[in-house]
Amino acid sequence: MMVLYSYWRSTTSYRVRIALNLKGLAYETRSVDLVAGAQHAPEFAALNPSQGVPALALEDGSVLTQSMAILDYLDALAPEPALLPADPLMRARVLAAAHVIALDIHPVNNLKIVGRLKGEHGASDEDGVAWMQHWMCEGFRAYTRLLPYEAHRFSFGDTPLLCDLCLVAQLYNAHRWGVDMSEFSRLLEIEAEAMKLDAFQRAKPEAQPDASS
Ligand SMILES: N[C@@H](CCC(=O)N[C@@H](CS)C(=O)NCC(=O)O)C(=O)O
Repeated sequence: MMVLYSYWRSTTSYRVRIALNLKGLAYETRSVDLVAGAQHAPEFAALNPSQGVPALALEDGSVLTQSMAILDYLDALAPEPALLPADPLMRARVLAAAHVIALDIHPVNNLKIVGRLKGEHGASDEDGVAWMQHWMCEGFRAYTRLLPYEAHRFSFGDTPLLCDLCLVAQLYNAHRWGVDMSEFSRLLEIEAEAMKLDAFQRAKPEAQPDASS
């Protein structure tokens, strides 16, 4: 069985958990406690040189890292339901929306970045939260503008795609850090649709074996 190295509150792990569930792929979760610094332990750093979650160990012992590469692998391994549309233009649009979250929001708000702002650059806890809220709002505005004019159940249609996985995980983080979501009602509607699905319910942070650790 595949082993997912994950942390319950990690949004990058959350994306991958949703995909594994949507595709009906069995996996076992191994917790990497980011708050305790377990990502820096030599055994884990040997698996993922970037010292972050997720990492996915395959049955043959290969280890995959980088959530977007893992999602791409899973989509190739188990093509249904597809995470990207076949049409090249739509595929580029869905990828662009996913990248707003995965490449614009997540990296600047990562634990190690905010930790360094506080530890090395004198930022207070409040500064750290304001920083994260700022980049989430910027990204959510951009994401919203990329959506098609007519509303669907999910961002680009009636099934969840790669960008929806990234969005729902990021929205968990937005709620956690108290982002004012009043201007993002469309995103909240997408989140509510997603949460009707068992694949999302089983992937949510609170449902993980290491929740609250
Ligand atoms: N680009 C990587 C980022 C992985 C990553 O850094 N994940 C976060 C959790 S969401 C983490 O493990 N952070 C640890 C840290 O900042 O020390 C991916 O998408 O997999």
